[in-house]
Amino acid sequence: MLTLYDYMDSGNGYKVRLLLAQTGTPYTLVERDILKGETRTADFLARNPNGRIPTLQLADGKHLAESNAIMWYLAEGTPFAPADRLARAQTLQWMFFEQYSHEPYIAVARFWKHYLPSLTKLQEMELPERMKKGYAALDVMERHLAANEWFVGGRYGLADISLYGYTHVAHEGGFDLANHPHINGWLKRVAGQPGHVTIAHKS
Ligand SMILES: N[C@@H](CCC(=O)N[C@@H](CS)C(=O)NCC(=O)O)C(=O)O
Repeated sequence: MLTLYDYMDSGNGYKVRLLLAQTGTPYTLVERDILKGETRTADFLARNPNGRIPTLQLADGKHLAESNAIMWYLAEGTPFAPADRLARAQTLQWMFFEQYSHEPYIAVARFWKHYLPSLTKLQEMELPERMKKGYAALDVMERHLAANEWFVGGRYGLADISLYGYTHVAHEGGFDLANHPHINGWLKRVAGQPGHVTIAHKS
């Protein structure tokens, strides 16, 4: 049995939970409150030295960290991971984009605005730049979705799940998607996929 260490409000964790639900994979959920430092205990650091959720424990006791790596592990051999060489590389392309150009701005702005009681001076100073770069990532997605129904290979898959994680809660970080109609259409298509669960859903 798989065990997922997670925090329910996390978009990174949600990506993994959504894929677990859609592949019908049974697992045990163990919640760790990141706001109380529960991923920084000696016990947790022995599981993931980087002290972050999501962290997946495999049946043999090994651990795997990083949401997108966990998703690849879970999706191998399912329709969510393409078999075609180029489509696999394009899926990685979008998942690297998600972690480098999207998540650091959209997820961090959301965390600061939605979860912290107040911002430090440094956070106040950094926020406009985070918002600007978050919108730049949304613009890249909007342009791709203007010409494509899905991110890779004409079908719903890992790249869509990865990008959905924080895009669908971007408004909690103060991002207004009113000028991104193609993203809005894609958000609806993702939410309409079989087996879809919301970020708050616990299986
Ligand atoms: N690149 C990692 C990011 C994981 C991450 O930032 N997790 C956050 C919650 S979304 C966390 O565990 N923070 C707690 C901490 O840093 O103490 C991934 O994709 O899984």
